[in-house]
Amino acid sequence: MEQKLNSLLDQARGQLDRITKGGAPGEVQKQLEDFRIRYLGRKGEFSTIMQQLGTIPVEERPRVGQLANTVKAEIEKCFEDQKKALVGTAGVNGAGFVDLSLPGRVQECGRLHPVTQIMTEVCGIFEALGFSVAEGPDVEHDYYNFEALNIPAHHPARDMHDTFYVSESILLRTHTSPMQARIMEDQQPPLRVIAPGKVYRCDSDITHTPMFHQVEGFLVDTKVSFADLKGILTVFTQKMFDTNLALRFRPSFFPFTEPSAEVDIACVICGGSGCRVCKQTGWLEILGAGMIDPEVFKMVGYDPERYSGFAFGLGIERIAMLKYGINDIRLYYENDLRFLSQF
Ligand code: 2NM
Repeated sequence: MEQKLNSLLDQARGQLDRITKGGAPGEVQKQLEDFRIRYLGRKGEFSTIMQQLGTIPVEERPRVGQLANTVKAEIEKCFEDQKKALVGTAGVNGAGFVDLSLPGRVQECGRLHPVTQIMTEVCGIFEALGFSVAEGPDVEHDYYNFEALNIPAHHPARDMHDTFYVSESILLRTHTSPMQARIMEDQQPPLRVIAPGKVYRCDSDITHTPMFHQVEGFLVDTKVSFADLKGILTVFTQKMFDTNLALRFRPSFFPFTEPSAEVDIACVICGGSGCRVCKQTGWLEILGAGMIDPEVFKMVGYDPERYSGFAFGLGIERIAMLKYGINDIRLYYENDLRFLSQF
């Protein structure tokens, strides 16, 4: 073992001598670091030899131990000397050598998530149309999520398979309209409000994630008509997509509006001639809307004879998918920078 220690010292000195200046930037530093790891590291050659100390006769151990200490100190000293000779001790604060030839570190700039960008854009369009923005809790009472919106007990939407329940009467909101019920409950018309935020549904495939974002809006006043709804939604889709975009209102059903409609825009990919994205129909569904049901007004204490109003709801991920031609919603939530940094 003594022999091994002595030859380790020779070998280490030899290798240190062979580290010289010149070569690529940082090369000397790399060689010095390789040396340190190889000889002085936790799993280095010196440590490996020291593991054998237990195998030699007890009476020899003090002598060998002392030699080992000397050898280690000597390797460390030679290493430090060579390091000083090669890279100096630049930097008055002892920060060590600064290689001015190294390329600078590029500072990557962060950006907003595409869903946040579209959310901001959608809210901005409605704010410009005079709507105010209201945010409410993600964890809701079933009264505001269902009852107040004319979705009675035993309605299929209340099924455990569609809704995440926290307890029997507390749940994760399945839409942002609970906020609108809350607002109507404690404010009087005229009202123009949008409610943006996260919503939750038990659903997961290429077009559904268990959490997604919605903006729902409503307007209540005397003499509000379906024509007002069409006007607002036409301005919205034209600002969001394209000024000369065709719109189509299809009759539909929602428990909280009557009449109700689903709104389509001419396919932004093919312009209406039919393609894979619009499934050859030439149309893309972008939102749901309708005239607020008198039953909802009764629940919040408005006189349905005096007031009328419209409401609408849209999914942000869906709009972003249509706008950017993305076919799998899950891409938004995989946190893959190769995807996210494109927006
Ligand atoms: C939609 C479609 C139609 C809606 C209704 C209301 C409220 F609270 F005012 F009654 N908020 N949002 C609504 C109406 C939402 O989403 C597809």
